[in-house]
Amino acid sequence: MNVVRASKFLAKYLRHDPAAIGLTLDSGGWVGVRELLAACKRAGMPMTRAELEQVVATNDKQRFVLDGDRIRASQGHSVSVDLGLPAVEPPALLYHGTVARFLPQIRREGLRPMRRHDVHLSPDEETARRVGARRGKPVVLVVRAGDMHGTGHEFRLSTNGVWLTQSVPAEFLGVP
Ligand code: HQG
Repeated sequence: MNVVRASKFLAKYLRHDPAAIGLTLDSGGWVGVRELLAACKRAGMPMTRAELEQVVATNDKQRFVLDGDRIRASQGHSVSVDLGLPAVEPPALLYHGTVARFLPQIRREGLRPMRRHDVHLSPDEETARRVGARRGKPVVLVVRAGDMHGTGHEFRLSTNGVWLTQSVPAEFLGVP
């Protein structure tokens, strides 16, 4: 089993398209491990429980959480789920990695979740740079999260350290 391939496979179906392999997530995004393993087998990505545990444990970004007999993605969903994360006060500044071609639109309308549930923000510039680099030469935007929080915007921290918020109005962005 190739762990990276398995992780990409799990991310696709636990975040975006569970129905495509016959899975239904509960409202919190969880699915039974037995059900998941059966679906993986049907979909041509067979793995044992031990292999699944290895994919979860060794994942570079801790993308998945195993909780007894159930599993879910920590964040990044496009399907509707309520992760049950409490709203918490963010640090004064957070960071968002993107690329230059999105900047004109981002300047006009701020950051939007696009195909995901939330805008994803990083706690440090280096992480944001890596997120942006997935799409090309990275550009790191500074988000005045503390000020946003002060005006009533809610922030949540996923279990794998990603800050989530509904949207970031342009006035709270430092765009280079
Ligand atoms: C951009 C990965 C135009 C935004 C990463 C981004 C992250 C706009 C893209 C996680 C815009 C959305 C999320 C606007 C935002 N106009 N473009 N108004 N607002 N954008 O993939 O933050 O490996 O949904 O800048 O590490 O890139 O999957 O979000 O470029 O944590 O676990 O629209 O995905 O994690 O792209 O990445 P995404 P993201 P995983």
